Amino acid sequence: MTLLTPDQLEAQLRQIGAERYHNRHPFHRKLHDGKLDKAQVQAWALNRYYYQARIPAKDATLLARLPTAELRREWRRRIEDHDGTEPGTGGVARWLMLTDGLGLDRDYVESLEGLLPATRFSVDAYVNFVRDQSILAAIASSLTELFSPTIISERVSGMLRHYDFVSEKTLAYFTPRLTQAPRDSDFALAYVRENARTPEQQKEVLGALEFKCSVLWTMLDALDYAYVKGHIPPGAFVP
Ligand code: PQQ
Repeated sequence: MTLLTPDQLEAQLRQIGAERYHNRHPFHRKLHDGKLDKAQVQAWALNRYYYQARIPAKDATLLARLPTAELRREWRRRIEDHDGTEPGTGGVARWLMLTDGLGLDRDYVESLEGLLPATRFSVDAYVNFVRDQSILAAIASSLTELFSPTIISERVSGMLRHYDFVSEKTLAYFTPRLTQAPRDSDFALAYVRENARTPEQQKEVLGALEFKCSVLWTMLDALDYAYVKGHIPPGAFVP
């Protein structure tokens, strides 16, 4: 592998997103096009809760490894975005407003009892990746957020149009993400462009983004298999 310029590296990262980001997954297409019933949407929100709930732990793991106050200050804001600054605020609390709005019992959602095994494995793999890999790879693994504003806009407009059981209030989780995600991914992209200086480091960065796309993809494969194809594993949420 030859050394890429920062622009070439960014182009390859964007190419990975264009090919592998979870907006292309059939389950998301069905979710956004109104092809799922309420129970299937509940299963999506319940499983995705685990992703949301572990994101601040993922970011705290990385925060602890960052070498400078400047980097830690930047990363600390992500934890506040998700955990809030007081009870009832932040992204995780807003996700619970979505599961409430879909009629799921809050204690049941927070207990994690109904998760699909693959949801747990995928999300845990992401947290472990950020713990175990280089700081460069860990930061690069957040770069899926480059692509999330587009899918979030599609999701919110599609779901509001097609489902009478969701409202702007229940989908309020997504509104702040439209400004938080670009801010976060701009920082991560600038870091990666600046710090991936050898072919090996560039390969690591590209591999980290592919890995993260696989995390997101696997969660949707599992939802599709269980709740569209009908093979619900023992112990998982039964609508
Ligand atoms: N990704 C992260 C991360 O890797 O640190 C944090 C988030 C995402 C979020 O807080 C999100 O809400 C989010 N949402 C979507 C989505 O709705 O499709 C995707 C992603 C992503 O691409 O990882 C995140």
